[in-house]
Amino acid sequence: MKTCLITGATAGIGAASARAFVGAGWRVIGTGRREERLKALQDELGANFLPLSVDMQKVDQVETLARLDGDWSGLDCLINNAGLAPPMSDLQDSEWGDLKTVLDTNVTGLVALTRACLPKLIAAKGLVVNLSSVAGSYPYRGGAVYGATKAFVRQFSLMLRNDLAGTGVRVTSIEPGMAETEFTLVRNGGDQAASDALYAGIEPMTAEDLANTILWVANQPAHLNFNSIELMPTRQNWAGFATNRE
Ligand code: 8X3
Repeated sequence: MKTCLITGATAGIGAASARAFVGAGWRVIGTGRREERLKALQDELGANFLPLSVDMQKVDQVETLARLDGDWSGLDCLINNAGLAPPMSDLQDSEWGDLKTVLDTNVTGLVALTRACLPKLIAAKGLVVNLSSVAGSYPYRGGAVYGATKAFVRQFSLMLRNDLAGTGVRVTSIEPGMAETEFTLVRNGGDQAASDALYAGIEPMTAEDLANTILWVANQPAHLNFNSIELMPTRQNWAGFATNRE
């Protein structure tokens, strides 16, 4: 039985991926900060789900994830899903604490965990799936730090592939557009009405859409590497260039 480590498994794409992978016969180690949510997922998924309470902003906690031994020592797939966005705000109006949380989680935690897991992933000729975003490729106002972290995740994924050349480890950057998850609620400070309005009439992607995509990547034969997959709801497009007149 193959083992997958999913960060940020308490909600959204992470929780949906845990369900999809356990449903497909994998064992899943799911991490998050909210213990009661992890416990509920364990009650739902049973013995093939191992919940571990970890704060991705704490590198020492993150590195312990790679040191699991005994029954859960093997690792075939790492899904770096944990990530968040600060409130939509121009940088000059942003709070440093909000930005630091995002940098520590989306960049530092992700790199620390990936580095620590590589010996096991190399031994297994495994797979790394990193959750980037269309915001890493297409700029929009109010998301400078968020978009930059996701550009980092994309380029980190591509360049990690080079470091891993010859090991058999595959790396994929997943770059979603609008998906209706708690992501927007976190970004806007918990305003459910604003989140509902953002997605109204758009038919956004769901967490399950992304989980199915990630599972599909994991099910591809070992000689195929999907470098990046960019996906949007059919009703989302790119914005045009902006101007500002005197
Ligand atoms: C966020 C996707 O489209 O809201 O990762 O920028 S989008």
